[in-house]
Amino acid sequence: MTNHWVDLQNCKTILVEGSNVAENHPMAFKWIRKAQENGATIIHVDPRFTRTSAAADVYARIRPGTDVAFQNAMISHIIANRLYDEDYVVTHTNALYLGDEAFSFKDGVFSGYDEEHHTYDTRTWGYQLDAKGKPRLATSLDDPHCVFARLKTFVSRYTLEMGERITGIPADQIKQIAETMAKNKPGSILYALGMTQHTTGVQGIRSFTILQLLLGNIGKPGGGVNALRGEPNVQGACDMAVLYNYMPGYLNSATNAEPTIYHYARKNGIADTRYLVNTLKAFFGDAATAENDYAYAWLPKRIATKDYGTMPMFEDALAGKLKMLWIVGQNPAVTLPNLNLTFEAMDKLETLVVQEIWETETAAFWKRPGVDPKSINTEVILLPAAFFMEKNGTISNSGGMVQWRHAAVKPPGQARPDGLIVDQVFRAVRDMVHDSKEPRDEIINKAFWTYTTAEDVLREINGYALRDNPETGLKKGELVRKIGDLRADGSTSSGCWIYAGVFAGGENLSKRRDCQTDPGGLGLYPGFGWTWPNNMRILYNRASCDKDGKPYPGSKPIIWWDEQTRRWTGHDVPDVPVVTDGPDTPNGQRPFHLGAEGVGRLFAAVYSDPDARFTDYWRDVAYVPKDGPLPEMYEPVESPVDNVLHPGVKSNPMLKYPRVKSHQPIGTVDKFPYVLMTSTVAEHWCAGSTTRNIPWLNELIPEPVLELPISLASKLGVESGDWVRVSSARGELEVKALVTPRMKALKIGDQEVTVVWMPYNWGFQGLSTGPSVNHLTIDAADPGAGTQETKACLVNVVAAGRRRTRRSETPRGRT
Ligand SMILES: Nc1nc2c(c(=O)[nH]1)N[C@H]1C(S)=C(S)[C@@H](COP(=O)(O)OP(=O)(O)OC[C@H]3O[C@@H](n4cnc5c(=O)[nH]c(N)nc54)[C@H](O)[C@@H]3O)O[C@H]1N2
Ligand SMILES: Nc1nc2c(c(=O)[nH]1)N[C@H]1C(S)=C(S)[C@@H](COP(=O)(O)OP(=O)(O)OC[C@H]3O[C@@H](n4cnc5c(=O)[nH]c(N)nc54)[C@H](O)[C@@H]3O)O[C@H]1N2
Ligand SMILES: [Mo]
Repeated sequence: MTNHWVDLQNCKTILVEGSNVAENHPMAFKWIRKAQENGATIIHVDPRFTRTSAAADVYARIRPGTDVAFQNAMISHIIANRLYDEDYVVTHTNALYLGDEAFSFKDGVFSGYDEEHHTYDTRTWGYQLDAKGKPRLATSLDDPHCVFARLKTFVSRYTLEMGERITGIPADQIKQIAETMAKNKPGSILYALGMTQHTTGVQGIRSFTILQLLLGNIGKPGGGVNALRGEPNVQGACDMAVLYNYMPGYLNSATNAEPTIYHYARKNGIADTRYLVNTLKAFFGDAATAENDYAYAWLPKRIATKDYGTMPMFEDALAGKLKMLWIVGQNPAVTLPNLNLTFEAMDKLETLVVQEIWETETAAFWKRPGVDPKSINTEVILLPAAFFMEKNGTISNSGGMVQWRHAAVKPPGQARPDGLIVDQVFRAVRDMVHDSKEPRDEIINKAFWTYTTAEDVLREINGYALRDNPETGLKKGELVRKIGDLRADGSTSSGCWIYAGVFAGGENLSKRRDCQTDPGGLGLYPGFGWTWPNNMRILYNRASCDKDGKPYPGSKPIIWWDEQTRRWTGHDVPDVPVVTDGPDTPNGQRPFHLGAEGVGRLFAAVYSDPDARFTDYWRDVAYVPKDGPLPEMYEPVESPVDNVLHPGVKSNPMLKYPRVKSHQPIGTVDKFPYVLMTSTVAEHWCAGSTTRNIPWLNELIPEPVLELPISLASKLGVESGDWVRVSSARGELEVKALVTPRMKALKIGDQEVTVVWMPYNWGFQGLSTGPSVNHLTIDAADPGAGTQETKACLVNVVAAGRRRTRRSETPRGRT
């Protein structure tokens, strides 16, 4: 989230796209209701009419996986009709930057495409640079080479009619939604899995960003692009490097292409390297010195070109390349797509450790229905973990707010908090290797690892001054108070730079619960918990002001430049590198200082700032999406229709799929004519290990169903409660039908596209068992984020018998 939950009350428009917020984030939904009571328009774009749609003022039914086309059609309409905020666009985006003239987009691919390897040479994706290496600027938005003109040309293919042709949303309705957003500002966009679980996931969010920048909606109360995060602490887990390609605080993890810290800095920039040095000091303490590159050599280096995501990990297991897997708080035997591959991969492991609350399908994979346990040689170790109310620690919410949770009860039996289990394993391993002279064991032997409580870990994450520093006023041993306290010379440490300040002054600020103090009446509550970075509640809030630092009219003032005191001030922590650097200085101009240009990017250019120094406060290297600097619409891997924009390039050209030919068949529309969409239900939680063991939740939703529209039901001759057989290229299962008007066929060109739906919450363990839909789903993934395409694959549905008691609880094998 750029903004935060309570801020939603400040919106005048809320576009909910690819999220069922009413059912999946019900506590947060009250702020949307509050905005609505204040007169805001709520728009819901979704293939299925859910409880969120029922609460919305406008509902648009979209074909799964086509959101980029819908958004680009809105962007095109907004540009063509000059509905954008011109001052904001010129001041706060790269609209006027001149793009490299060698750049092109043709027949579905950008310049530099290598068809054989599915990669891009991105050299033409940059700017025209001056002698100093800085981007050259156009004088007007009409200059045909400026980024704005390039965007305009790019989206001009997406007329309102083209939007309808691809998405199924009537052209008039696309126009109405675009104009509502342009007229009722500030407005926010909320998204979740309906956007991300596609092979165009990253580009879908890129087009949200472009739309919001054009409307001047970023940095303001009631604005923003807001991801509604899923698992209770998924935000905190990502902040702390749960993803393989990141170190804590989203610093790229080291690869074999950066053997030394010098190479790391060249690739990732000087700013990120400064924070990496702080993390290395936290990891290794006194053993990390300037002379030994802060022990950079001890970090494992991943192979730059290899994907270490969850699905490739199971593919490695399938190929016999992975001997042991330690799974903590995840149930892939239900939640990964293409489960037949997943199970077969698990069968090949020598050892599987599952750290869990329950004996899940993952822990019990060796005794799954239809399999002889004797045929599986994997040793399975189940470590009992403490549940959330049995341990201390923090949870970070979608708005980046870190909140301490206190243990309420003791864990039962031998169950222990996860942190303690990891600590015990670490110490045991260190005892085993403490005499080792192997370089690979340095990371263990030299680790600075002294924790006894969860709060010790949070102090380490916050960081310390390791020497007296007159500049920051910090004495050796004092906890750092803000990101600006962190030094590049090894004189400070911080386990995760974005959390520097959570323990400022020695007080655990995540424990604060002041819900009275609300400066400006904006819902900021700065004394409640602590938000990264620097307790800022609305990111990029510098962009809420014009170039002179005065709040733009139309939204509630949040920060501003005070001429009297010569400081940035206001209700929130100002998002500027240095609060005393005025709007006439580079620091005071850059609302997006985490990008190399310091402005919002309508075109995601390749660029690094030649002026970067260790003392700068902005990132010097830009992030560039792998699949292009502008968001293009590609069809899902399994789609019933052709790509009308470029029939030769149907799906994302950066996709490498199938990755394992023998196990990843692609279904076609002649055999599998319907689109299957999957998601969760309000009454169960993800794989259902907890909720399917709670009898009253099972009473509410006792078993999985296939939801289908009335048109398909009458064609197949089925009614609610009848059995249907659902099959894809990967598997087959039987469930009861649920016939509702929530699903409707869409008219796409001269084709009728029927979408059906299934929840993914079932497996063979627990009190309520049922077939896992992931036997059917496809394991293609977004090239940038690695997210599975579980919101769109092709299936066939046939009637399988009249209403009667349950026939099969478990899926059959591969078709
Ligand atoms: N009660 C409950 N709450 C939960 C969870 C739970 O299991 N139970 N899970 C948590 C987790 S881990 C997560 S990640 C979140 C998920 O929260 P959501 O993202 O809200 O979850 P979904 O219901 O999977 O998907 C959201 C919506 O996207 C729609 N959709 C599917 N495909 C498309 C598409 O191509 N375009 C558009 N515009 N919409 C599409 C679906 O119909 C659905 O209504 O919820 C969290 N909250
Ligand atoms: N088809 C399809 N598949 C999907 C999705 C979809 O929409 N459609 N959604 C995807 C999404 S968004 C998600 S997030 C995944 C979820 O996928 P998973 O993470 O595999 O699902 P969960 O059921 O949330 O698994 C969490 C496990 O952690 C255990 N647990 C809970 N608390 C603790 C704890 O404190 N310590 C330990 N050690 N264990 C604990 C629970 O018992 C549970 O078994 O599923 C994905 N799969
Ligand atoms: Mo999730």
